[in-house]
Amino acid sequence: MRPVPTPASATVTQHVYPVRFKSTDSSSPSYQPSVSQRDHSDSVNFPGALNSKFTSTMVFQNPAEKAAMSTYRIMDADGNIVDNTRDPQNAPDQVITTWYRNMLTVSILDIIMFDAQRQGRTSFYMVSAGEEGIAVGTASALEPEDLCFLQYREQGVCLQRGMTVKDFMAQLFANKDDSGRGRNMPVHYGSGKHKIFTISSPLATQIPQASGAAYALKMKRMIDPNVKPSISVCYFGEGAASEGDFHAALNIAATKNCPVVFVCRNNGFAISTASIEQYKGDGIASRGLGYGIDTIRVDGNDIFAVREAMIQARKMALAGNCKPVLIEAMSYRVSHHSTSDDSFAYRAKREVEEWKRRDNPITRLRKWMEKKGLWNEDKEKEARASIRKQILQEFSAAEKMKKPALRYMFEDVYEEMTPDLKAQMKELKRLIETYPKEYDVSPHEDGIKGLNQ
Ligand SMILES: Cc1ncc(C[n+]2csc(CCOP(=O)(O)OP(=O)(O)O)c2C)c(N)n1
Ligand SMILES: [Mg+2]
Repeated sequence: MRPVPTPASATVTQHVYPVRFKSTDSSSPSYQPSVSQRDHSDSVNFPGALNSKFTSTMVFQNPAEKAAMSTYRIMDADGNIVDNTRDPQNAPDQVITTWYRNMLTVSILDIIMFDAQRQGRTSFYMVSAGEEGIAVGTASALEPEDLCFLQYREQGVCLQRGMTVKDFMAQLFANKDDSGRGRNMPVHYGSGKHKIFTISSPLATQIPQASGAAYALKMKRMIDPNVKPSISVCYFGEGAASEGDFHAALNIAATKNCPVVFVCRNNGFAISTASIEQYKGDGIASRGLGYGIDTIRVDGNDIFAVREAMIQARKMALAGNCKPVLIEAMSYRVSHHSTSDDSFAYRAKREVEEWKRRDNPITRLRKWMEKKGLWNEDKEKEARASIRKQILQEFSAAEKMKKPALRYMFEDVYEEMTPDLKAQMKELKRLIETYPKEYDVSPHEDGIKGLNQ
């Protein structure tokens, strides 16, 4: 059998200097580069710290004295290009218009679904107001093969990758067309077709999953060099970066050179806890450097900057032996956290209004498009009206549709249903048949027959 090549660092036994490390794969001997401390050297040089100069000046480095990491932007809040030395577009006008339409669709969908929850027509919703540029801009730089791990405020990624309003509605109303079979809370989208892993509620679980998936992608390509290079992309909020999973994921991605791009949406809040109370350091970007990861902070309201950062990050992630990259995108959360939250209980309405007035990824791109003659008031009116109409059509169709058959409650965990699951399904059927007035199963596809074995 042909031996499966593994990355040089994958099979190394962990020892400390001065042991020389040898791969356990005898067919491809590979050694860790030796790190040695020379006699009378002027610096510390061993596997715990590389080239750290000795100093006789006692200095405790104080991060507060260092300038904050800068924020990359191409376009200012008025839609003016701040760096005119190059074309920021990197895409045809028509394509830029689709990004704009996608951002607009997310924001109109948000308003309609937020109100639908208030009317009691859905149980829950989360908007991504103010963060549409991060989602659409980064996703516009990805390939269909790339794997996406989302948190929950990235509807723009789903849309940009080809999910439709109909797909959203099926999930939000948990109807029979929902690929998750109605098992998840609203907004927990997933799509195998679009390589979007299903969103899970426990924060940060997607981050180590993304590192692991990236490692698998890399191994796959080592086994078969004809496999198209692809990365995993992981989105999360700055609040999720307080979880242990975040740290484990970044460290393993860095040490194992995984082709993963981490996209942190820093929107200033983890529900009611402002970022300023969540951490003391310079945002999440400073943590990337701490883990030895190439990092950039970008203006999340500038779709061009976000996209360019992702194009470059993707290239870096795949170059040579691969590596992770961290993008921290800054964009204030102008909405409530979710339909379960009233953010004016912990922040001033005036502050939110000021952010809304001052900047927004949608109006910023619109201003740029108007200056270029690509967009005008008539086009805006037409786009808004047609998007709204389409959303409302899909809304009422999805709302009326049957719910998934009851048997899906028991399926898909195991390839074949286990005997105890079959017994539970039988018991559920007996209960519903015994108390038909208590359980109305008519909204479900196949009604009670959906529990036939
Ligand atoms: C492990 C875990 N702890 C707490 C929660 C409750 N929770 C849901 S969202 C959230 C805030 C997350 O903030 P952030 O990551 O910044 O994302 P944002 O909502 O700002 O987009 C919290 C604490 C959870 N879902 N999972
Ligand atoms: Mg946040």
